[in-house]
Amino acid sequence: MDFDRLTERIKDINPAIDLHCFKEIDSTNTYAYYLGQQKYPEWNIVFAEIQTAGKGRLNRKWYATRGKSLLFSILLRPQIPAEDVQLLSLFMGEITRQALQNYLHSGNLSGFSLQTKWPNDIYLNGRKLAGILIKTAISSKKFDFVVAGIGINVNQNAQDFPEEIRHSATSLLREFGKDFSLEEIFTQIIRQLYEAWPDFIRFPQNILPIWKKNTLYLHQRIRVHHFDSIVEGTFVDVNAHGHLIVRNENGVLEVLSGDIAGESAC
Ligand code: BT5
Repeated sequence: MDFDRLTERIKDINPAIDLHCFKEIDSTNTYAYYLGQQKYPEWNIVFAEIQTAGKGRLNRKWYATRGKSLLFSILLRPQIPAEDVQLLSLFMGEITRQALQNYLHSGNLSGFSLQTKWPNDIYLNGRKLAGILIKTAISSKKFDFVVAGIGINVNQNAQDFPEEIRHSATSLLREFGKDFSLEEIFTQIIRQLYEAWPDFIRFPQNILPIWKKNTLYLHQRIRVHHFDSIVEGTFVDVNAHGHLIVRNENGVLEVLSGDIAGESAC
């Protein structure tokens, strides 16, 4: 990866965006969090070719392959209530989904299904293509800063994935049978996130109707892995904070975080 060229392309979007590039790092999220603590302004972005300790939620791992995965974290300082953190997750997922879709359409690719999955995944043709990890620093119910880490499988083939995720994960290469440019995809995503950001900060709830158009399992029976228990029911909606609303025989439940799966997949 030519880091100078990548930086130039990102500066073309807006000179205020600062890019920190690494050939190898433990986790881009950890470094971006450190930048947040050091009072760096928002839109400092950490980009890495590979991570030695890539993280998912709840201490899970994020697997990647050098030169074949996109791995980056964005430092943000949103002036929205901290209770709307889930809206930020939905915003990141939906705008990244749109950017990927635009990129694929511009390459004349069609006939695929690219969807978000509450709260923070992107699925391509039914398998996980990308994951988003949001880490916050909050004081007095406001965000001091937020780190949004995004991992996308681009050019991995089946053998590049560890056995445990070989069937549940996919990459652009696996679905379309060709290589894609990490640089182009990254630039497109940052451009769309940067351009959509001011509106999101002004009216965070406006992301909800847009997000609902392309999300998996809405109005379907699901199981939610919610901490140590499993809740079953129909995914009827998300509320104004982006929390999941599930209806079942016992009533209506509000789920703040967790993992969802279609009933047959559990
Ligand atoms: C996520 O967590 O999906 C968030 C992943 C965020 C990764 C980015 S990369 C840049 C930044 N720096 C970091 O250290 N992290 C962020 P979660 O929903 O908990 O999903 C994790 C689970 O997804 C794992 O337990 C595996 O089952 C599966 N998984 C791991 N790597 C995968 C991959 N490359 N593709 C698809 N699934 C994967």
